[in-house]
Amino acid sequence: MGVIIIVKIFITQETRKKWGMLNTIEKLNVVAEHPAVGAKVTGVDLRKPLSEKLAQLIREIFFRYSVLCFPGQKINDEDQARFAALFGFVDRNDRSKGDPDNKQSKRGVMYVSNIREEGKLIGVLPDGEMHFHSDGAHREKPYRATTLFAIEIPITGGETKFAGMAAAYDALEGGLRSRLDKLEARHVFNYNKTTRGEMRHDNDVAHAVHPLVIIHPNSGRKSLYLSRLMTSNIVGMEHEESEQLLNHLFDHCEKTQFVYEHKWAPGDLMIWDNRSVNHARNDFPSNQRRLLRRYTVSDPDN
Ligand SMILES: O=C(O)CCC(=O)C(=O)O
Ligand SMILES: [Fe+2]
Repeated sequence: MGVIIIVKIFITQETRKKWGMLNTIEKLNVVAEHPAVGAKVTGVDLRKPLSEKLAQLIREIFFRYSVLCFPGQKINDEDQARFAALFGFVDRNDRSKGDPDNKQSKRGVMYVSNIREEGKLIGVLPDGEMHFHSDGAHREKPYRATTLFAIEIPITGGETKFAGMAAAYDALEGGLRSRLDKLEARHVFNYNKTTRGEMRHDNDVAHAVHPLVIIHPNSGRKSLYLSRLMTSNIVGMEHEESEQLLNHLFDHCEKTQFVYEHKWAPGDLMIWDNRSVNHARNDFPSNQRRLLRRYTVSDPDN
């Protein structure tokens, strides 16, 4: 997208010895993908543990761009969990109940897939379009970040879109911004529902209330915290007024000026910040296989 930022790390002989096998990392290339959000990072092999210095640099790049893609990675499950843990807590507790074939035996991991084996889905969020949302908004403590690693990708469709919610907030008119600063909204989630129309908004589904504008703890930037899929209503507001304001804001933050659309290739590892971006998925043909491995990152005290 025109902006090219090259971050070079020069490694002394001394450090090279200390880092041992990390001697291939001499240059990280960071290329912005969109003015609002997203960057591509090359020059790092995530099969290997990173030095604390490099990890810190990657975190800084992440806080600046909110969405990073590391293309061409050949990582396994463990590598992805280790990468995710650079950003917070990754739940590695066992939930397989002793089933050795359970690929999703660790709590933090899930497969996003439409593949069926013996008629049974091997993952979650299988088919079609998904409306914009932020992972875990229905929880008291939402997920900090989500990582997705592409294993099989359809030829057409299935792109994931990322909306920069800080840029969307900044672009609002000042009066509206200060009004929103004081509001709270309720967010809901019920399993495998992918559009606002399907989502149940009653009290029996998992839900949580959060401020409508949140401040990122690392960048200090304010972001809109609301989404078409998950935000049911603004607290204390009449239904009609709440729907009107929410729909106005959904339309606003989904404008192309705030949205980076990622066309996946196998080997792409993406991480996004759920505190400053929403994501959504384009429709794709149901007869084409799609398989991605997903680790979420939580606050350490979760
Ligand atoms: O399938 C996708 O592209 C996104 C799925 C999703 O929303 C997620 O993994 O949180
Ligand atoms: Fe999601």
